[in-house]
Amino acid sequence: VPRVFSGMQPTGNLHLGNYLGAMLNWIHMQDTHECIYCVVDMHAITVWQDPKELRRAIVDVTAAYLACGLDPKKSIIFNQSQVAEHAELAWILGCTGRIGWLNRMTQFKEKAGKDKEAASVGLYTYPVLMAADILGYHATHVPVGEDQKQHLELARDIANKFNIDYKDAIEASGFADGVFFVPPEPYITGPATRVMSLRDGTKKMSKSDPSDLSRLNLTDDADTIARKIRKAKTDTEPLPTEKDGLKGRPEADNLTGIYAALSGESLEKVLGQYGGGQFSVFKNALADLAVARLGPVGEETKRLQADRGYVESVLKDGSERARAIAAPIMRKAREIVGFIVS
Ligand code: AQP
Repeated sequence: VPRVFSGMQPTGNLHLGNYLGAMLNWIHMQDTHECIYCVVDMHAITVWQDPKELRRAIVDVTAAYLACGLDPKKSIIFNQSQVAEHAELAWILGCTGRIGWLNRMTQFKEKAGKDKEAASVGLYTYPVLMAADILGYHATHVPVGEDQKQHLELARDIANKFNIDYKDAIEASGFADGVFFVPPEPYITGPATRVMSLRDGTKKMSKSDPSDLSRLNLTDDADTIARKIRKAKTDTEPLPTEKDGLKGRPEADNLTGIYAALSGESLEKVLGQYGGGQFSVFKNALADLAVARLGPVGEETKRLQADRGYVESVLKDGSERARAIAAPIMRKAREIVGFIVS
């Protein structure tokens, strides 16, 4: 059975980048795959989080998952720290991965900033925990945004090396083809796999950007959405009529890509309709579209965020179901590396 695993960090409100880059695929895959969707709270603490805020954010992000259309009857929805197997497998995989591999991770370099020595060890080994998240469920597909591609490749490298390092033990454990961890396939697809900041078309839209004008949050009300789109950075040329005309124009590229993703239309069609015209006309249309698409999600998110008991019950139930899958895989992993499993 193709099995999907993916997650988001409870480090703030979900935004349009999370929604278009990952969430839309998560929703669709529920009907064709066995899906496991995690709120990755252990990843969140790679950068210090206020404990009270974190506890609130875990529920808030889960509420957003549900409001977007993740269905606890179809998918397993849970938070990472409730399933200890993630941390345990991360240790074993940390002993499989190589320091040289981690040293190439660009996200660490960006997030750690200038003083890398002062970054947490967890921020550095984050991709190993991410590999454990995925491999610990024998997941085959991982729907993520473009920025996670390198981490996914690392997870594949770790899976392959584990299979080679422990080939004999894996076969002795009953995996005749010598494959215990199937290298997971990244699933990075759609017209907006990398949504950029509304203030700077060369920077990724991100939860941690200090400017709230840089992103559309899923909880923004209609006026805020419209205002942020009106204020979005653009250049002074009219929109091009062809895709080629977007080269070297990151803001135009970003905004038309967002329109295509939200409307479900091709970029060609969007440019056919708005190309040659002024940005202001296009921005009004984009604002209307964004309000129509995101408004109801935001309302439902806020409603569910107020129903914390229900959301916590979804996480509890999901954690039990997740553990039921992860525990036997972890037991095998222990056996394969040579631990005594009693
Ligand atoms: N701008 C984006 N465009 C497309 N996809 C994106 N994703 C994030 N930003 C964009 C995808 O959303 C999923 C969850 O991301 P995450 O919350 O785990 O971590 P992140 O990538 O670190 O998100 P942020 O918003 O950039 O948070 P901060 O500011 O804390 O670093 C992933 O699938 C990601 O690809």
